[in-house]
Amino acid sequence: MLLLHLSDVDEASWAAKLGAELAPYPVVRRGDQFAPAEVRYIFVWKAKTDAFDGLTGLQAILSLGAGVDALLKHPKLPDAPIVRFVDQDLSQRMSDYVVAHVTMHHRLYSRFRADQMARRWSQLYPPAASKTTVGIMGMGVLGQDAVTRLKPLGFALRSWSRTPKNIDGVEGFAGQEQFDAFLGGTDILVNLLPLTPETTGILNYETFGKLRRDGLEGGPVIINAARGGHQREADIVKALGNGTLAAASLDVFETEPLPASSPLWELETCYITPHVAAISNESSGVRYFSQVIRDSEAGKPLVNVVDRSRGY
Ligand code: NDP
Ligand code: OXD
Repeated sequence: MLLLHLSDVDEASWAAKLGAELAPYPVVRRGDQFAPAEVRYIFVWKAKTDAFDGLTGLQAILSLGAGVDALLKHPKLPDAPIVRFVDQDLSQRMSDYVVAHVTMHHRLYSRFRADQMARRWSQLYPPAASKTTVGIMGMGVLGQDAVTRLKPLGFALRSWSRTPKNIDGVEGFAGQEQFDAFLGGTDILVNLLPLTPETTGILNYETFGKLRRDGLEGGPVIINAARGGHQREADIVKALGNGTLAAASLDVFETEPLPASSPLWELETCYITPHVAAISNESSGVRYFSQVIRDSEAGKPLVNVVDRSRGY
């Protein structure tokens, strides 16, 4: 039996589609009558405290999100394998966001927007893409998709990951010991890391101060599409205020929804979107998780299983 436990998304719609796809395999929701011990799979997003109560026969926990940081902090998380969402549609949407914001900052959008507001005609030619280095933190599923889409645009690319990567056309840096060297040549810093104890708060004032200053007019830029826990918002406000950063594109926040009192709202060089960089698409999600369940029931190994010791 599959149990759905999805908050802040249309659980009824997911249940109807999963039910149709998996029939006659039983699919239930929280309000339905069912024996918890018969649940073999739970499909979760923003799991409540009682989400796993009585689920003694769990084979796997299926995460609607690609990021599992919140799930891993669940106080009663059972010891079953966690399968996270990995999907071409999700990757494409994230890359859409990354490409849009990288190209916007490369073309000095903030500068020309301010000029327009001031009715000021002031010519300044943005550098060629090849002279602008985009540094991507996190070279997993999403980071790798982003570089395949940025590469044809001609940017110089570099990546930072936990373990070394050898990707054609991307200068790879790995581990804490190469972090400063990675930052030192980066004009546009894109964050696609998972949120773990090691990466919490990584977008801080010290990090910003290490980015390359003589690449983009006005200074370096950050783009965070991963988790709000990666960023220190007070540091971003300070860095945007004193020119350490020229601009910031933020899709995620320390507290979501971003409180109306946040000073970020008022900063013209801060580009805010409400955690919409990439949504888990229903039709591809239904296909993906149905296949996971069918394969598992047929005795095949689970895919995209979270490594709990790494935290992602
Ligand atoms: P993956 O697990 O595929 O990739 C994670 C990458 O981060 C890997 O390259 C890994 O290194 C690297 N990494 C992990 N820890 C460290 C560390 N301490 N130092 C350096 N590098 C590290 O994740 P995805 O690409 O699928 O997703 C990334 C994140 O994007 C998710 O965790 C989620 O939080 C966020 N996300 C946000 C969305 C949004 O709408 N805003 C939507 C979807 C996801 P290595 O390769 O060596 O293991
Ligand atoms: C995710 C997200 O992790 O939407 O998938 O943030």
